[in-house]
Amino acid sequence: MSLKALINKTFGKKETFEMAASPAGMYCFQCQEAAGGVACSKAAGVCGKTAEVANLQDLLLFVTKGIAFYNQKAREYSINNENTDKLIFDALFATITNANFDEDVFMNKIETALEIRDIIKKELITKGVKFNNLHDSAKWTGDRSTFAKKATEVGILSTENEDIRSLRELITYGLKGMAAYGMHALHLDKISVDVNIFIEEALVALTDDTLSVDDLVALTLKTGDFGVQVMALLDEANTSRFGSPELTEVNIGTRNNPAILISGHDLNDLEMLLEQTKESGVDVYTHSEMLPAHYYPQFKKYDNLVGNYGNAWWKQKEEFASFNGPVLFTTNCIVPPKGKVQERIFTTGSSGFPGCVHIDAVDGKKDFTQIIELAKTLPAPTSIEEGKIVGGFAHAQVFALADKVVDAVKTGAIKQFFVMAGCDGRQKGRDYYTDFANAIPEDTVILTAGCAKYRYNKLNLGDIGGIPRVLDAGQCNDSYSLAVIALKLKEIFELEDINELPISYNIAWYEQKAVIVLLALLALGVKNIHLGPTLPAFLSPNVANVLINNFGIAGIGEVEDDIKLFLGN
Ligand code: FSO
Ligand code: SF4
Repeated sequence: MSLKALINKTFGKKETFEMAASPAGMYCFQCQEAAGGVACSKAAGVCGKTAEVANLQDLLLFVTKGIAFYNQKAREYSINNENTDKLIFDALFATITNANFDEDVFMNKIETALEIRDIIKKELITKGVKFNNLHDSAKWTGDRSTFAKKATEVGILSTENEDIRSLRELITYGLKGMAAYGMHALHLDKISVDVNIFIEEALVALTDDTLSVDDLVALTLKTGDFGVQVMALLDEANTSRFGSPELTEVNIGTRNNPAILISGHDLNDLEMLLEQTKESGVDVYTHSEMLPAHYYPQFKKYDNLVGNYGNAWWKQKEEFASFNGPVLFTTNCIVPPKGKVQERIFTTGSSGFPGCVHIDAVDGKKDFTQIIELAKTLPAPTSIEEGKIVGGFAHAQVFALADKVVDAVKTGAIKQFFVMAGCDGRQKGRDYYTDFANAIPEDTVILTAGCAKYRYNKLNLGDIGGIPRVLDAGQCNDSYSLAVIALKLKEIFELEDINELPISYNIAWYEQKAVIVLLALLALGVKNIHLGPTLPAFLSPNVANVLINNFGIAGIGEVEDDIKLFLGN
């Protein structure tokens, strides 16, 4: 399918990009599942988020912009409220798709945010700072009884111009992804003040009605620059604490002990859980995006970290049923659980679901006793598959194999690499990625990261001279490793431009962490990225055109056609 046809297909079917939320509804178009390719605008989203929660998320982001405004000023006066950065990260992170579905939690977060905002403001006023022409987010005050009403006034549609709205949301989603990665780094005691300052600056800019489309395009690119920084920070946090990922075979079978399944991305939570379970007779299995934990040397010392159970996030309903034991969510993606299984689901950090027990940190430590004791009363997991999968090809491991890889490229044994990082999802069209992996020529290699890998990491695609044809770097944030590898190859082959490498980018997206990964790749100069299975609903036709004209962003079509296109045939 030609690009033009694809844009028409994506945008043509929309009655209008200006479609309004239903009066009792919501308006959310932040993820790939936005209803009808436009927006979720009824009583609940496709993901299961209720309109009440969606609107409270909008209000939380609105109040967070007010905090960012005062915190910027506070920095000038060296007023340091160390909880503020964390609060901003958490507000952005908790509003990511499938992270937190709990109305009460959002009520509490808004109340706390308003309190903190007003504390900083008061302190600044005592220093003699005067505030004129404040944006509503910096001065609005309400209580629980007024939250719902205010929430409906501050959402996405409160920006009238569709291009400004589109860019504001694109930046917001990039910031959400940055905050998620920044939060994981923070849990491992790594902080970048520059990143925190940028997030504040960008949040404040999102309230500035004088900014033009060009200004916001520039801010979008700057968001990508800081996306690279935050991913580098998280890489440093993970590798300095847990060692560098290395080639690892991960067991996908089960053994006969009671067990806990841990999902999400937070390796600090995993470490705490393993420390608390190591002598308890309770096994631990990873699910979905937690799989890459097995690649880190530090986690190999735990005999009770048995393997990975199941697949990507969206298969959790069946897989949690057969797992039998408790499940701990450290982050998204949660599929709203129904019935008795809820009693086995626990959340922590920014994730949450009403009716599921949430475990908070006290002085940085989390007590998982309740989960461990529950596990002991439940049957061992039911086996759903046997065997092993291979991964651990983050930058250090690939650099260790560099001679082999470079030789394979020079001799023509490897003709092309396909970066297929990103997310998996339940949409039927995502079979495309399995078909694509099966159909690409045998002298090509897939570089992957994120839960997108589950579409092809159990296929038997073989190897090229000992180099597996699917090289998994890790979680979605480890897309950073893929960029580092590309930059290293550029240096080895003495190329001027990263786009001269035999690497094609066929990225699958679902939620907002994929947005920051995309913006980071653009910031690194990567061009002609294909994004699927559908282009984001939040891109207005004009903004989509900017991405297409300046960066060659494209969608996906039929597998055979796309392979021909990628291979230049
Ligand atoms: Fe997947 Fe979900 Fe990691 Fe996302 S589990 S979809 S991009 O949260 O963050 O890749
Ligand atoms: Fe719809 Fe996605 Fe928003 Fe959920 S997060 S309400 S599925 S657009």
